Amino acid sequence: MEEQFCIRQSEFVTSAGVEGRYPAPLPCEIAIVGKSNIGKSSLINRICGNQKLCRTSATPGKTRLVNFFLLNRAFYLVDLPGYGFAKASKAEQKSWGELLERYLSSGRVKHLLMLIDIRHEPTQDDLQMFRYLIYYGIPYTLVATKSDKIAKSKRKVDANLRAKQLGAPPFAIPFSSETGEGKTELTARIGQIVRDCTDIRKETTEE
Ligand SMILES: Nc1nc2c(ncn2[C@@H]2O[C@H](COP(=O)(O)OP(=O)(O)O)[C@@H](O)[C@H]2O)c(=O)[nH]1
Ligand SMILES: [Mg+2]
Repeated sequence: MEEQFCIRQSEFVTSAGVEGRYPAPLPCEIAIVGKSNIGKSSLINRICGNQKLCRTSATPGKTRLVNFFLLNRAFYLVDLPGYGFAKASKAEQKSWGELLERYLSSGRVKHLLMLIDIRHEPTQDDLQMFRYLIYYGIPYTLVATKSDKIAKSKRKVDANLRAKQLGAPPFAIPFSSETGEGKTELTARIGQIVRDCTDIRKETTEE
């Protein structure tokens, strides 16, 4: 039987702004997108088992950088700046767009984890983000966050409903950084992505 994938080790590598340098690429890089305050940083901390790895915030729109974390000394997990913070100025929104576009068009990212709120219908910004990742042709997994905020019996159904409302096939992983619900499923998914990246590399380097 195949050994179960787990995240044993995690460290912060660097942050990059609009003109900042990205670290030397690895075969696998997974990035997290979602609106501001959706739980990106909390999710990273939860799946890495380190509450202090990534700064979380009760005030939306604080992360304005692309943050790189190295996991298992093997692949990057990238925390992208959140979108849709209502109070952001036009200039801030423009700089966010540039930051994201530069990152997504760099060709580094192999897979996106897109976070959506399990409680609410996707926002216009969510829909736009989803169109954007389809446009870029980036493989993705949808994660429905804050599942602890709704009744247990509704979680699976509502997570899938949010995916459907986004225009995606009706599947999202219900996840809670508070309780750890969905951690096993999401970690297994990440393991699969990491393996796929490495396998593809093997295939292309073999004669
Ligand atoms: N109840 C609950 N609160 C959460 C969850 N994930 C994040 N939060 C809270 O939502 C706020 C924003 O979280 P953060 O991880 O900083 O969001 P980010 O802006 O997407 O990085 C913080 O106050 C978190 O404590 C969750 O799964 N359940
Ligand atoms: Mg954050």
